[in-house]
Amino acid sequence: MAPAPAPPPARTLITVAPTGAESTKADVPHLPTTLDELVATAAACEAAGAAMIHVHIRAADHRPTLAPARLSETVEALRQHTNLVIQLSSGGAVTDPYERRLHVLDAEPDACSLTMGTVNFGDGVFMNSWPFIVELYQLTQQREVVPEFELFDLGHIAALGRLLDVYGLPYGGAVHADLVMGVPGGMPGDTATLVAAVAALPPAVTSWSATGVGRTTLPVALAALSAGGHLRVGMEDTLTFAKGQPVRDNAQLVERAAQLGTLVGRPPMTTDEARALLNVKGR
Ligand code: KMH
Ligand code: ZN
Repeated sequence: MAPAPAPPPARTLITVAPTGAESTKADVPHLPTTLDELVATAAACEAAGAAMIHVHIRAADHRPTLAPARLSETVEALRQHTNLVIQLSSGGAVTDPYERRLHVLDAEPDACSLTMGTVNFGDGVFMNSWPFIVELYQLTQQREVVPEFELFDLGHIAALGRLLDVYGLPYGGAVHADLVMGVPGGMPGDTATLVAAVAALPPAVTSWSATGVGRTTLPVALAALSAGGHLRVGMEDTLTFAKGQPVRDNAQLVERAAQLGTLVGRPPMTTDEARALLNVKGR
């Protein structure tokens, strides 16, 4: 007899991804690109129900950067003004070299993203070779930073199984994965794909969330909730709230995620509950 499926979590972890590396300030003036804007967004999203923030930073000219001093300053400011779990993007922009992406950990975040394979990314290619994945993973273990495994495609899920088999569990022992669906070049953002992806997750995975890019945001959120998953939302992933209606701000997307979670009986998790779920280091 097949084992009984695990019960869904009692509460929903909401991660906000407020900025990303792809939209320009000129195209999206309300995208939080300065440190003040990012901190204000983070605080508003925490008040609306977010417990973790996935952070991409921008330079003074609003372009994506991985400048070490700016990353450290950002982590410090977010720690000072919020209790959110701080997850720095190690993915950066498709143009960022591996070396700079590894140095993201120098800023001592609670967590970092770790993408489990290369994927076509619109017109670009988001490079994540196996040696780079292993190097970054071992660095997270040494620096005691909790990775969130980003899965853009079904093959990335198999790679996650291989990574855990060969290199063991992450720092803290919890394994959190995030399905990033609907990227042009990655897996589609629909229910059938989400169900297949969840079924393929390695048994060591202790929690998972999903996000759907662009118009797949709502279908993926609803499918994730119905399958017992957590949610990532934010202006990194979608700039449209509803057909013909641009997103007001990140808090609007978090508020909707919190409402959906509450509707299915799994209201938003607190930041302390998220710290316990992910077993991040007390910093
Ligand atoms: N900006 C994408 C190329 C991550 O943050 O780790 C990569 C990305 C994934 O957003
Ligand atoms: Zn990202």
